[in-house]
Amino acid sequence: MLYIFLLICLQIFVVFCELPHHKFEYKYSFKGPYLAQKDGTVPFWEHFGNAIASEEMVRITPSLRSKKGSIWTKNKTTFDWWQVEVVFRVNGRGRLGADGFAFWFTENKGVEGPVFGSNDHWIGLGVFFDSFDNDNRGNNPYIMAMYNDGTKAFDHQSDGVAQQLAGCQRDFRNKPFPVRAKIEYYKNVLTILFHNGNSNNDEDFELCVRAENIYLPQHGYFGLSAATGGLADDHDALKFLTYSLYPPGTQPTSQNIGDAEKEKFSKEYEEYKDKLEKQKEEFRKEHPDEAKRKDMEFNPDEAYETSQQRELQQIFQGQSSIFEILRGLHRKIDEVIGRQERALSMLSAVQTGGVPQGQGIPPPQVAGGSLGRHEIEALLGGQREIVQSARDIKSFVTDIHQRTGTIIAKQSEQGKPAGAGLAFEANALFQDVKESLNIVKRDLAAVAAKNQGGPCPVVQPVSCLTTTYFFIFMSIQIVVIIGYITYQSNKESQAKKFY
Ligand code: MAN
Ligand code: CA
Ligand code: CA
Repeated sequence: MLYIFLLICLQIFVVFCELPHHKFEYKYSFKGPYLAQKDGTVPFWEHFGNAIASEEMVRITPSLRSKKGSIWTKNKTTFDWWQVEVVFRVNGRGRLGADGFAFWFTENKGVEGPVFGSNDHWIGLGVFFDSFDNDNRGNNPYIMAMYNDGTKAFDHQSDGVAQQLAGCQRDFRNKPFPVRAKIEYYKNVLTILFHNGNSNNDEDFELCVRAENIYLPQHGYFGLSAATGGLADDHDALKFLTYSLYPPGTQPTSQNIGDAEKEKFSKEYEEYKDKLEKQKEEFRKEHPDEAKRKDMEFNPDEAYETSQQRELQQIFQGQSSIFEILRGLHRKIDEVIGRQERALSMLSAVQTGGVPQGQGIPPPQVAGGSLGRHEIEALLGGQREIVQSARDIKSFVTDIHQRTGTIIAKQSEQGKPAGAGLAFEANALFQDVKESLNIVKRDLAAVAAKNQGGPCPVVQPVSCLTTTYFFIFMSIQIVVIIGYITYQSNKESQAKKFY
């Protein structure tokens, strides 16, 4: 029992020890975003025919009839063993599509031809994702691997059924997620794993081909090609990820690559950066408007006002309208005082027996006959107190007016909230408003009490400012101030939290 257990452990150990080292080969890979450059080229690759590269993918053929396209690495590989993961989509509107998609690893770069868009008589490996059932056996879509030493012509009419190393029937058209193929060539064993795109799960690969004693060119070009015929599909390659494989212990150490290549890469990087900056500068000069628009796209914060600026703007507008209302109020109080003074002088005239001439105001109507001296004096005293209260209100409003002006000036100078100082000032103002309102209330109550109990002369009615109007205005002012104080304290507590 123990013996069997040890044997299994030993086997697991051997398998894990045998796992190759993977090194990503960026010069034999592509993937989005920014897959293609502005001029439509893919770094380290070249594409032909109807292939079009965009930021996200290479469309090897569009879903139009009789199209052929391909994309090939610019350079031959420099490593012996490799693994490639191709992520792609084959989509078409019909129940059937055509013709298919091919992965290549060949001695020479391919050219346009009859085998899924590439040339026949290739030397090396072709893996075909054949969508269309040309031999009518009802076995497509089909995935197959075919080796060619340059002597064989692919039999399109029979879907190459007799020429394959191995294959499997799998549907890869119109899948919810991109389909994937992992093609590995390691120690002369070819393995093809397939992911059917029904999920986005990395673990869902299944074995399609395993063929031993395969002898591919030691170094070659990677390529993808596709073709449409009487029927058509979009053939889109989203990723092509290449890893070189090294048996344990033979992988290049990072130090070996490091010093030599590091300097080269950083030099290349600096050169690219300089070139990019120069091109940007030239673009700005040639298209200033376009450059501005692009800058705005990249830095939207600079293009629009910040929320703090917006709030300040709103406060400033609020303060300005308060200022305007106060100005109006000021004017009306002046009018009231003027009228009261005229009324007083008329009353004095009545008292002394004459009516001032040329005033245009009719003499007061006195109800219930002539007034006694003491009554007139009480009335006059009441009127004087009203005038005094109105003066107090006026000076108080002037005070508010001045303080509001100071707040606005401070905000527009600093362009930011005045902070704790301003909050304190607003609070003091609020207290002042309260006190003054109490005084005014008291004064008005006293006047009302005095005026009670005796007949009042009917003075020409004054319609401009009423006590209600005044209180409404004051309430608005208080609400605004309370709102502002709350806003300030919120701001301060947020700032504290931040630090
Ligand atoms: C036509 C021909 C074939 C092709 C099919 C599907 O029948 O062009 O070669 O395979 O359409 O596109
Ligand atoms: Ca076919
Ligand atoms: Ca077939």
